[in-house]
Amino acid sequence: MSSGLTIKEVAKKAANLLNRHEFARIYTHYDADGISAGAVLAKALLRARKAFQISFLKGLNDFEPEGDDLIIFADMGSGYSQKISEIDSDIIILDHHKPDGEIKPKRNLVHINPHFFGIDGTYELSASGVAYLFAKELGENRDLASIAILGIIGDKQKFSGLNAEILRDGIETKCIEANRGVSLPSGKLLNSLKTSLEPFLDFYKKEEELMEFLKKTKLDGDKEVDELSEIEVQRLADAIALRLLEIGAYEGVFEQVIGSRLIVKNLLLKNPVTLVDIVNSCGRIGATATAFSILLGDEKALKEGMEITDKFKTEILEEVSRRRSEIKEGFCIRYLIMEDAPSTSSIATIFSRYLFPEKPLVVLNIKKDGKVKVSARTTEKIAKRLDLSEVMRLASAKVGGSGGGHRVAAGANILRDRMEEFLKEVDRLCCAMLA
Ligand SMILES: [Mn+2]
Repeated sequence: MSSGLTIKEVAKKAANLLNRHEFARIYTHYDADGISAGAVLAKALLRARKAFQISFLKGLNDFEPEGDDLIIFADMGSGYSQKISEIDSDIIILDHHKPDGEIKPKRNLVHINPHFFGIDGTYELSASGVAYLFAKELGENRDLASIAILGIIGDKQKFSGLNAEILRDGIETKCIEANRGVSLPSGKLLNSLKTSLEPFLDFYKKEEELMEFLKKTKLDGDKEVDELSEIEVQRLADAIALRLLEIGAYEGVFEQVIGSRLIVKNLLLKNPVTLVDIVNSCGRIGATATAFSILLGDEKALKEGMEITDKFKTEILEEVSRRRSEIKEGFCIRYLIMEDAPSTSSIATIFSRYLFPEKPLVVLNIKKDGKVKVSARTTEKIAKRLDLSEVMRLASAKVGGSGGGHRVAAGANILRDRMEEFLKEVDRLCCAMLA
């Protein structure tokens, strides 16, 4: 597929393909990475004077093409080779999910995915980053680095490899600042510590522990996180590191949380962690247009987005505190079965990174229509020996469903009456890979 070209050369080819069209139909994923990718594309296409229409999808299972001449898929597409092969349009795919086979395009296809270039698509390039590389070939769009990093943060990637280059672009163009500090959402310290999902500090409904924490660190809970002095930030960082140790968080969380604090200068809010929170919360509840508008600079949408976020985070925290005792042990996995929960993926992420990191975690959410949405999560450490995208793909295929994703974070859609069989197969596959 890569035909010896570099990822930048292929991005150039994608830009050339776009330039042969006046209109692009964009489909992207409804999570923070997908929405950020969509915002990068929207800005770049506007500047290139191309018309576009954008839709946010959960996946391509029910996708029906609408006869557009050019379709751009972002944060999806690579895992649907058959479906894509059937589309009679020019196609640009900007994805980082594991490709599931060869696409045999009917017309022109430019497929950009880090996997084709020996680049780590799990940690070193997300869809927003691929969209950014494409945007850079369309024109002077380096200021979009600040939006691109939201996808990197949202997908819990690292600032190494190409991600580090994107960050550098942002710093050079002065739209991003990297300071020493700790990564926490904005707001009053007390509230931020209590309600943060990333990092999750397990203070929700634990007022006494939280008070004790503030007392020990000699910090005023009413102070704004963004206004702490350098010395206070240092004390806070040390205390948060200790807290993470105490609750048994996965060790890889530390480097993501402690040490640096990014600031974005050309978006509605300065704290990218808060922006990711808002975009993610809006996406999860289906308010994708709100999330997208916020990234394009709509103040009114921001107000709405903040309200959605408060409500969403509280729901997730409630769910986490209620469900932690319901987690079941398999041989090589842990799993949780929920019914009609607000967001499988956010809950799975918290459990697998902060509270139960020693085994892969599978969360099943039974929807009212009898379909089951599965989120599987594990740590980078375990994912060195096990590939959850393969586990989800194989186990779901066995029960007539579909699945895939990344080594550390994957998902599947199956039917309720085959759930037991599916879980058994997931456990078996995980044991086999870990053996
Ligand atoms: Mn992504």
